[in-house]
Amino acid sequence: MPAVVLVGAQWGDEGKGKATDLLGDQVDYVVRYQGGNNAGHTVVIGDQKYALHLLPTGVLSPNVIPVIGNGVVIDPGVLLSEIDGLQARGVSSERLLISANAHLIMPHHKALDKVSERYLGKAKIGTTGRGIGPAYGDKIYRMGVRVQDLLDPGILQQKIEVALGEKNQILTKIYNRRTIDANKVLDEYLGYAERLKPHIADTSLILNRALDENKVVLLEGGQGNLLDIDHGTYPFVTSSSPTSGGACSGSGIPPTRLTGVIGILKAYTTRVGSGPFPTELEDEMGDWLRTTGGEYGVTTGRNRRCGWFDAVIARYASRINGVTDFFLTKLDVLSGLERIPVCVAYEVDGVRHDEIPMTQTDFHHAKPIYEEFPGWQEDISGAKTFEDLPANAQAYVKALESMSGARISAIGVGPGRTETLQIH
Ligand code: 2SA
Ligand code: GDP
Ligand code: MG
Repeated sequence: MPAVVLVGAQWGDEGKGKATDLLGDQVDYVVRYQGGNNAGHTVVIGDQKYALHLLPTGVLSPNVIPVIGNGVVIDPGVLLSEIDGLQARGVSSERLLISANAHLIMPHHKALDKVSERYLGKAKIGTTGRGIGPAYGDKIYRMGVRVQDLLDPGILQQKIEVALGEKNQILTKIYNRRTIDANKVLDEYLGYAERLKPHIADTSLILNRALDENKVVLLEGGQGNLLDIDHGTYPFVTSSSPTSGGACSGSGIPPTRLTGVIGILKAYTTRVGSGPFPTELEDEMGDWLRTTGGEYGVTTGRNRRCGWFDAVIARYASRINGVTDFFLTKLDVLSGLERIPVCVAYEVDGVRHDEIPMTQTDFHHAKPIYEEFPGWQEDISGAKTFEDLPANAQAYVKALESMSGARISAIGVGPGRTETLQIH
């Protein structure tokens, strides 16, 4: 039976948390496959609001086994506080499985993330400052510390000492920061090991066996298509692969076992951090979208940059991820507008581009070509079926579908679990 991937089709924050939660009753495992506690997924259940960072959204559904896959970078202190925070609200994480091959975010990663952003000045990426880039950097550089190292104190000590041997030189000599004490870090991480041990597992083996038994596995992306290290707006990206290909390498589930890819697509566009954003509205309209849509970072509280829907990036997401179905979220936010512009193509130095330009230089210069659609004034948050939507809202959805490269199967009309319309 299915292994379905749920990917962000824009720059993240499309509503993946809500979408995963909605499928909660129908799935057996929810797997995070990339990113770390840079992610912020909001789930609203009745009058309760949860903001999840490292824990897979499945933790909120009692019959789901939440899994942190090998592609994730874990800050163990943050993970434990998230577990304790949920426990205090009556949500147990006892079922949580953590891949032995996932990497750990170490204190030097957080220190380096912050100082390197300061060093970049105006050219900064606008990271979340959680140590994500340096942790993935060390993974690729083969100097990373993995979850399984928590089970072998001798190896853990050796790895911490080797890493800090180099990183302390960088921190003190280049960035004029204090050294980090290897013994203190070792003690801190051995403390985490005690609590995390029962959760550490060979998650790829467990997930593949579960698929052999026809169980349903949902793979949950942490960020979005255009923040992908390979396919995103490099260097203004995160340091991992939120795209569907990353779901395989980040979980140990092979591509031949994937049965569907759901792209989460917001009815307008947002981005946090630096980098190109052709439809960005740096005016009152952008402020209106931010306020009406509640577009503030779930992890850092930063203002999200807001703009109109961009069909070029939606088509790109379809292509890169092999999207089988889109879930269009936050349609309700657009209620009350007279007209709604949609970017259908770009113009770069007088040339029309129907697809994402090949170079980032061209993408930085891309000017949106807009088509306008009539808006609707009705509050649509109570709609239960597609037919309940005003004619103009239906036409807007159909137009986005025709431009985005895959069918739209569900529509979000509010943040709550029940505020969703299924079309197909
Ligand atoms: P990092 O910290 O190295 O991953 O930052 C690199 C870029 O990736 C962006 N990024 C994100 N963009 C949107 N949402 C994210 N999660 C939080 C949220 C963001 C927040 O759900 O609101 O609270 O600020 C997320 N995580 C990483 C980041 O902005 C950089 O552009
Ligand atoms: P994620 O990172 O993709 O999980 O998304 P975030 O949680 O960072 O941001 C999405 C925000 O939109 C959250 O506050 C959700 O509660 C909210 N949301 C999701 N779907 C809808 C919807 O259809 N309508 C409205 N109004 N809000 C939604
Ligand atoms: Mg988010």
